[in-house]
Amino acid sequence: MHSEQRRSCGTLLASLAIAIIFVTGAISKAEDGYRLWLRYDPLPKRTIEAYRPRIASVVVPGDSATLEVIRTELVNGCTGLLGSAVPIANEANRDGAVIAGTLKSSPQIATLGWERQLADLGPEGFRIRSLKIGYRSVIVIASSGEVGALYGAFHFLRLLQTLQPIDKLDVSQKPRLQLRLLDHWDNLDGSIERGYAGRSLWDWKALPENVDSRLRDYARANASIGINGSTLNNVNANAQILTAEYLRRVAAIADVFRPYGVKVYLSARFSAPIELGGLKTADPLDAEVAAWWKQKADEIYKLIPDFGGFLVKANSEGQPGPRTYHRTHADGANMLAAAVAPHKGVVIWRAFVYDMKPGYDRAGAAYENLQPFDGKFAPNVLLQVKNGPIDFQPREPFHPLFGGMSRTQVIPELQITQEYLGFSNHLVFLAQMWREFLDSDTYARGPGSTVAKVVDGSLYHQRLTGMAGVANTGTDRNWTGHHFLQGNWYAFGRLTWNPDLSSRQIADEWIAMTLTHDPKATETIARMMLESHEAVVDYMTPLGLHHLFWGGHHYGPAPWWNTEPRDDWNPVYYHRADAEGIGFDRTATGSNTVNQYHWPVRGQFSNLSTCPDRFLLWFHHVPWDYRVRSGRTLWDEMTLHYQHGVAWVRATRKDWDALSDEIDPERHAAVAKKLTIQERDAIWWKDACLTYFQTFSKRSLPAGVEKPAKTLAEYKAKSLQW
Ligand code: GCW
Repeated sequence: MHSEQRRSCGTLLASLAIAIIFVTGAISKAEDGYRLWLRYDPLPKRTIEAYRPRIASVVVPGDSATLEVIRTELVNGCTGLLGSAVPIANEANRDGAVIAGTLKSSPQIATLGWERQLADLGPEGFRIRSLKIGYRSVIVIASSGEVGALYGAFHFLRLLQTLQPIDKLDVSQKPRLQLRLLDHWDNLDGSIERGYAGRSLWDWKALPENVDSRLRDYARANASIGINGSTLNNVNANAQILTAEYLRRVAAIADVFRPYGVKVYLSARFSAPIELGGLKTADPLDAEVAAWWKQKADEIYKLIPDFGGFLVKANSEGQPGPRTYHRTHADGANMLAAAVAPHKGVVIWRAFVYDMKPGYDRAGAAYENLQPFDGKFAPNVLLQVKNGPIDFQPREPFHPLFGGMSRTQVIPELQITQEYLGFSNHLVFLAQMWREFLDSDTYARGPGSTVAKVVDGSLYHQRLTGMAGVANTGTDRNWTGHHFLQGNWYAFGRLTWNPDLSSRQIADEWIAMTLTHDPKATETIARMMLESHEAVVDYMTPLGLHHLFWGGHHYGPAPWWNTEPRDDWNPVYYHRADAEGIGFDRTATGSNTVNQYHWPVRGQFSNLSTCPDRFLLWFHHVPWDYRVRSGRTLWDEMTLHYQHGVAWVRATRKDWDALSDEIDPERHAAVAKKLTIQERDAIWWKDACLTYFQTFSKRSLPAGVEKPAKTLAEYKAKSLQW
């Protein structure tokens, strides 16, 4: 086919796509949340009038899969948002052309003299400018790479969706982090560990022949927020994923993701050479083991040339690892790294390691295990560290490995799925929690050494940077089980792109793209979102309390729980309530793991009078009558936090109810229903925790704190009903 013919064929396909949107749009207006933040419904009239002269046609020459995606996205997006057809054109021969592509794909972009600027922005960065080509006013979206142009197209559409002026566009952006990853804890049987939105999106039985069209939508949503990698399987890995049979299926998924710039990664089970290769050992220093992994890597890259690499959970919670063979974490990681290095792959080694030793403090374990290997990892190894030192609690101080390993490529692992935050039942906007984490000052190189700077490479200048989030997606029609929790997927992606974005900006973008343009409604919803994290901490684990959850499901409260086989799986290990007081002493009089932080953080946390209220019981065992900052006793303060959490959910329900005219009935009702559950649970948390802690404090509830409806025995029985 001539390129001219191909282009008109592309034009035909695009017109067909437009027709399909209009037809399906007319038939079903189901507001089931499937479209996420990429809704493309007509914007307010005045905005459309302002945009229309500037967006008259879409010019995306070239015929690669990614260029095709850009073309379709811009045509569908502009057409939908402007409420009338914006056609594909072969060239910018009129005002209002939106030209997108690369120096190679677009002859018009090639003439602009942008080589240097685009080279500086890299293949994932982009430039968007309003300018004149000849007599024509056009908008150019350009990159040195096709995926960068796709990111630019999504950015442009976001500007429209959020009603930004587009008359004098001049935007240059590139992602601040390189590896922007979703980790899926999906099992091969379709279940998802800690997943609360249905089953796995990967239908292994149907693959590779049948690829669910939903996978395209998943990749597209990721691309729209800059996510460029997905680890498909659970870190508690099944070695079967590495068999030839499964790798063919993985390759089929990779093929769907590729045009969207999303690479596939796999969790590797360390003992796979034994399970799949029939070897007697998985010792990383054994030559046969290393050769087995090398061959496996070669096999994978033959099928998937752009395979990202391996994610490994080793010697943690029963998983095999190098320590099984008396080797170190560095030995294990570097052996795997050597296998993927010839293919430019990486190994992402998890730091979530905590062997139980008598009298030890779990919060110090990962640092003790991994910090000694600083500078010992191969150049293509990244160390993936959870944001806090325990395990995705509603609130934790930052993990001391951030700022604790200057010669290691440390990347954060955040949890988007809400294992400890009410599953997909509770509205919690996690950007707020992640902001707190990223803004924490480690003082590793003096004041201003924030976690964000450790992560984006500006502090230690590591070669590779990144951030991973444990996904909250599943087969539920709305992807995340709760409409608002789509906002956490969105927020995670946006923060991987720019870890300095404010949570308010992210909330505003998401609300405008997903729910409403009404300024009053936006104010209410943004407030709900921004306050939500603090409120959940209040009704679950205020003042630095942590891990009060029942040992298995981690949903409701069970602060009394003490029968798990390991001490550090029991809530009583963490809160240590007794007649004197409550909290875990991590100072010099206790475990002293506060020492893992740099000065002056260490000093601030160690001293009861300077320790922030929010971490009080994380670092200190505090007497019930101790006067906290407010002047109240610890007991009174704690009870009031619980009450505040409950009050917040009640008020939020009212606020949401009042928005019934602004939000479509389907999503409004679904969220209202979830808020009812959240209120029930908040009360349950408050009552169960206070009733139990009262058996130690022996103090009554202060004025303003509602009396629990049930007895402690009843709350205990309830946690068993799950
Ligand atoms: O918090 C724990 C979870 C496990 C998880 C583990 C981990 C994948 O309860 O379900 O296992 O963390 O992060 O490895």
